[in-house]
Amino acid sequence: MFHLRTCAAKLRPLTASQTVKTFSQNKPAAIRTFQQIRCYSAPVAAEPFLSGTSSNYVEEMYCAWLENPKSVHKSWDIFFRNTNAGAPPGAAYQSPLTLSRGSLATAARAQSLVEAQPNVDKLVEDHLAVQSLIRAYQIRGHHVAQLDPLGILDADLDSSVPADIISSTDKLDLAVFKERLRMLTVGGFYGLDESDLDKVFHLPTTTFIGGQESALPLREIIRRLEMAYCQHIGVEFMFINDLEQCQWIRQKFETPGIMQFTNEEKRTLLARLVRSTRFEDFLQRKWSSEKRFGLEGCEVLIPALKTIIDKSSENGIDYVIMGMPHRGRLNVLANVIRKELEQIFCQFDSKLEAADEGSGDMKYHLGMYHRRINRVTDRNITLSLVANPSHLEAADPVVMGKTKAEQFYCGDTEGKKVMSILLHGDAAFAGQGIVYETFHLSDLPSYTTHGTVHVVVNNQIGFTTDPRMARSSPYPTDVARVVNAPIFHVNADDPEAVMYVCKVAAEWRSTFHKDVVVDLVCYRRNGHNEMDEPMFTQPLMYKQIHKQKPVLQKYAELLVSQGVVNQPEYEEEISKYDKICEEAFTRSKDEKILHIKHWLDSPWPGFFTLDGQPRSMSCPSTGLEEDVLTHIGNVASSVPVENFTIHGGLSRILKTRKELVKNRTVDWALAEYMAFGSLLKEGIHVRLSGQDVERGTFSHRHHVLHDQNVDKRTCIPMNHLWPNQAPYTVCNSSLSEYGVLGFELGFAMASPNALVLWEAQFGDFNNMAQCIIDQFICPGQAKWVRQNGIVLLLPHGMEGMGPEHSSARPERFLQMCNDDPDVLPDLGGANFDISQLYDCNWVVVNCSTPGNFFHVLRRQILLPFRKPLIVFTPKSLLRHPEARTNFDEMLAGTYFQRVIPEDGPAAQDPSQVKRLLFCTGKVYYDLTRERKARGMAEQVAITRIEQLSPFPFDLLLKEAQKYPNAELVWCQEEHKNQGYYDYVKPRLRTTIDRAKPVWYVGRDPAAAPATGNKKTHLTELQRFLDMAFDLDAFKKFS
Ligand SMILES: Cc1ncc(C[n+]2csc(CCOP(=O)(O)OP(=O)(O)O)c2C)c(N)n1
Repeated sequence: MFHLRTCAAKLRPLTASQTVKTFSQNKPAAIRTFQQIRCYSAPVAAEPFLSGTSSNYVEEMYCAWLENPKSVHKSWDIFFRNTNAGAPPGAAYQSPLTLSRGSLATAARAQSLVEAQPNVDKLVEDHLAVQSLIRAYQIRGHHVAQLDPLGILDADLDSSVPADIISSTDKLDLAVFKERLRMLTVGGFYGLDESDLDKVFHLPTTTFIGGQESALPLREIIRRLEMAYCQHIGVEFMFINDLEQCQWIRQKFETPGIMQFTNEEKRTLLARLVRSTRFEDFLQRKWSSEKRFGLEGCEVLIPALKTIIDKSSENGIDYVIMGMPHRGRLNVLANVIRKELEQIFCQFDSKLEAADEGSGDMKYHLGMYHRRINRVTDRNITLSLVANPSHLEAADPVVMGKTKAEQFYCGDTEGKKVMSILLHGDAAFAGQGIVYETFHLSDLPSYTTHGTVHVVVNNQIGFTTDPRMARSSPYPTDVARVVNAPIFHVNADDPEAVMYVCKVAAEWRSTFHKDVVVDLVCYRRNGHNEMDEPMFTQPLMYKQIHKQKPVLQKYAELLVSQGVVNQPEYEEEISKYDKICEEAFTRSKDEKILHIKHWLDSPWPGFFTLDGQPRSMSCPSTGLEEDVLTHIGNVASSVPVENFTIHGGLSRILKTRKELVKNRTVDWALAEYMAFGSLLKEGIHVRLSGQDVERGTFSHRHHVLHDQNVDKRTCIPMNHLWPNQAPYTVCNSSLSEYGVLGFELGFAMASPNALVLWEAQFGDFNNMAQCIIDQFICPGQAKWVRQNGIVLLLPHGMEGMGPEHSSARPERFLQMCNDDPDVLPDLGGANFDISQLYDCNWVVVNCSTPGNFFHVLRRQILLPFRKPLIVFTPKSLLRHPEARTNFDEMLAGTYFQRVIPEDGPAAQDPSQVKRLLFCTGKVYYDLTRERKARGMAEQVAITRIEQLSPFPFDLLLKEAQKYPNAELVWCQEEHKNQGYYDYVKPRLRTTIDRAKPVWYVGRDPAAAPATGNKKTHLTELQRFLDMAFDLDAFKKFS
């Protein structure tokens, strides 16, 4: 049921000027039209208090009064009664009662006016009824819109008609319509009756159905509401809590005659439908047994996208980044992005050899980048379709991140030049949580792309699953409501309605810079793919589909009947496009080789040579001049703005930093500062994103200072380093891994000249973003020949914090490395380390010193190519007094150390060494402490593997050869089935040509990454340390 309070409160305030035109003082007060009700809005001059903001106040009070006359002051009660009773301007107001004689007389006059109007209550009720009715259509009209082209399904999964709108499901049936009206009126919901249909009601300002009219008969009001909300477009927007935005939408859909197209526009639309339809037909004719995930049933997608792009281009957009699933992808590549047809067709040739290294990918996953002239607007436009895996919706945040980066690099702070369009399937849009995560990035300052246009190819089926089984929400698009995005559902068999909503969607985006959804309610003419039999599972639906005329045919017939085109013109359009396809097909046979690099979605102009090779195969020193280190250190330990009060605890931290700088040393935080700061100096943008990264989960970073006295006043010292430095972005993200990592990956895609880092709160949370890691980061280059230099910072380490928060799961990252454990590479080649990096799919490091962390971050940018970098970062080492690096190890001429060899007494007399312990990361400090305690510095050498992958075969061979009499032991703090052991052991064995065993020291195999019991943790630690220094431990096995 409708609550009166809701209705009244939502009524748009009326202004005096809006109603004065229709106000007639001569009309007898008793006539029941709503014009009388509006009489309270007398000319401002006559009621001087009805001006400016006060009129809003009065109007609100009026609404309250309509609901309950006692809710306002008596004087207002009288005023409203008098105006409704027809009091002329200036006469309605009666000052509050006083004890004076005159005022008593005035009160008596007012009272008499009220009494002269016995039907006021009825008038008020009717007024409210019509307003409620209008509002009901605005809120719920979409539920009865005719959205399904097949006419058999309910797009909202509900066949009932909302109780408060007149519309019947079959609006053409007058009898049903009348019956419904009767049910709702005569003694029913609205208290109106059939005789009211011809009465004229004044329209509130919350509707535009009147056009130039401010009053309409009820019958016409209902007809216009039906036209606006219950035809082929269902507008869902009344949940938006911004009045201006609601008004904007109402105006776009309610204004009579607003949906008009010129003949030229109709012909363009037809031509686009011809291309879309005939492209699929062509593929079907040539490769009838190939999967292509055709668009049949939603051919209108192509003109829809082109309309969004045209309109956006008209509004100033010159770069559109798109993401989409399989359905219709080839068609979009051909007819929206304008990929050469022969390049698409040759992808169907199974005999063509691949020219590029790597796996390549299926044709319906590849990306594309194309710059061309938009013929409609005559402006340049760049279109990019981001390559994606099969994993539906996974590309959403990637597209957003790339869009953000492109906006950032061209200084487009409001999204006026660069925008994104995301396409979705109905089942995936409703079912995949990443959609929700991505929506939640849409309005965050460091993540917003200022509005994405979402287009759902809602074919009302997901593979074989019916919508009823695929979602609990009425529409597949309901997820968009969380960000107040308007949702335009549209029957895809009405091409003009589709074009209209697409136009409005593009205008919405350029007006409000917020997300918007176009839900193309369509059908799928074939099975899930062309090989699939849909009748197994959807027999009735497919019987109907087989009877359904293709949309092109229907629209062509309509235009022919309207005289917009004639039959020969239409047929000529078809044969023109068929000829284009045939010619391209002939050319495609000349293609000898498949070049995946022609399908690059993000070219990096100038970064590679013209044939796509790195400009060198070397990496300069990653060290810095001392004055640069000192300068960054000084800024990192100060507050570079005036009158800024920081927290006392932070002052102490900065003081400690200052001391470190004075002593020419860095801890972890300072090393990171120096890496970032120096890259900024060199013009490299640095972006660090993730949960709580600004301060750092472990409170070590403090890249954003907060004024303790001024709310929200912050300072980022890193942006105060040099006058012409690149900007530093550090941003706390939403509590999402999948979405945010995808976003940062997309950001890193846009340019090689940025260090983009994502930090997990704890390393184990990376598995929430597993899809981005497995599908994009690990194999991205192999599948799509595009490089990416994203950095993952994953806090890792067994510190007695329980099964969670301990392991970043190094074993998983290492298992996915592409280097061969059993083949020793040619160690003699020049720049072995660099070529190894060039060949790998990603780099995995676990640094034991801040200095090495500093170097590896800088190396990431100084390398002549880009690879993802996975860094297992420390927790306790952040503050470990021994985990410090002297400036000397960071000066010009120094490098990242892939291996840190033993440099203590054992290295002085290697032949005496009984055991060579290899390890990585923090366990090194446990081992050295234990060795010292046992006085075994001469007998046991400890070598740290800092770069796990690609495996430093060359350096480790040297180490192994250096200690000829030593047993080789791999030591890790992780459980045996986890950590690095399975990766390191075969490679170490290959390094030494399997001449010796490689023994294991560490925790036993386990299901969980760590114990939840602190004592057990310490016992386990001591047990494996004992074993590490028990020189007899493996004797029995030898
Ligand atoms: C994350 C994910 N889960 C499952 C699949 C397998 N799959 C491929 S298409 C599809 C149905 C998708 O339905 P919908 O989103 O409605 O798109 P449509 O194919 O109907 O266009 C499924 C389940 C997938 N590709 N990705």
